[in-house]
Amino acid sequence: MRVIDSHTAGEPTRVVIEGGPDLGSGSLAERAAQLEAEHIDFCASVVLEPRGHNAIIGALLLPPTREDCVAAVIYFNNLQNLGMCGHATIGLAVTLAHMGRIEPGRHKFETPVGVVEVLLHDANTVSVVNVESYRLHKDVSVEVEGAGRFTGDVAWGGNWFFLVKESPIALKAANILPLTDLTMKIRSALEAAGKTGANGAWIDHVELFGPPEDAAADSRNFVLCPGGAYDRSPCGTGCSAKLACLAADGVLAPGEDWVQESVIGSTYRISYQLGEEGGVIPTVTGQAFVTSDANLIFDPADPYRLGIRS
Ligand code: PYC
Repeated sequence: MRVIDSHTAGEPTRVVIEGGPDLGSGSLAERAAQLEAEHIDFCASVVLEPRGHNAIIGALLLPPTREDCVAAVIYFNNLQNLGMCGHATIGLAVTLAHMGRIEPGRHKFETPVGVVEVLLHDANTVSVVNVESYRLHKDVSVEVEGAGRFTGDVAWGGNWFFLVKESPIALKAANILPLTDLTMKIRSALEAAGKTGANGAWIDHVELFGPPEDAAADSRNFVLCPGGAYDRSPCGTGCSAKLACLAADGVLAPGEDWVQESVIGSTYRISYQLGEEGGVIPTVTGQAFVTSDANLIFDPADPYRLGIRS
């Protein structure tokens, strides 16, 4: 199985170029559901140890079904498919450029949650125009055992997020363990309290905000991802959810820039235009770098060929 690895603002992406499972010819959303229901061993074996680690987001590259798109993609982690993934879309654009499949300019990708547009500025810099994002609920409160009461907004940015404005723990790389522990507890408390996204969807990402370290940035974040890893980047879909909240609160005007810093200090420049359905159309600009071009080997005699599950 051929894969190309990259990182976007520190967050890894593994694009499966060939050798993925046959998912038939349904819609991309149907094929994504089939990937999760029938091929989770494939997902885990691609992203987990011993070939990877649980922060890697996989991107299964497929031929587009629409003439205006250059590629179709299904994003996944070790547990599930992801509707959209901002950092991996930037990584995918840089990977396709590395392969000579796209040139600087505008391109469209099909994802299970809709078409997203990318602008490849140069070999490493990409702007992603994400799907329409919106805030579903403002100021949702939840009691977290041993940690107190947390209030945040529930918003969609291609994935579901619970966004807490002020982290009680400093957003520093040295605090990643306590930040992970706290956000996992918040996520469990939301679940236990029956707080969900639209149509009962699991809120699988939790985002904490605090002041930036770099004076050129507007905010710093920590983002818990569904598989339990934290996002090394400022999280493209998390930034989209943040933009929806900033717009709804009247804090940021359409077209105005916001610089979001991650817990490791990497940044995305983000802005929005008004959407057609009352939400915002986010643009997320960041940089990715290709780190390897490799073949994965699945030896039937290898007891860990399907990944080490915890
Ligand atoms: O950049 O949207 C993102 C993302 C989601 C999970 C990890 N990164």
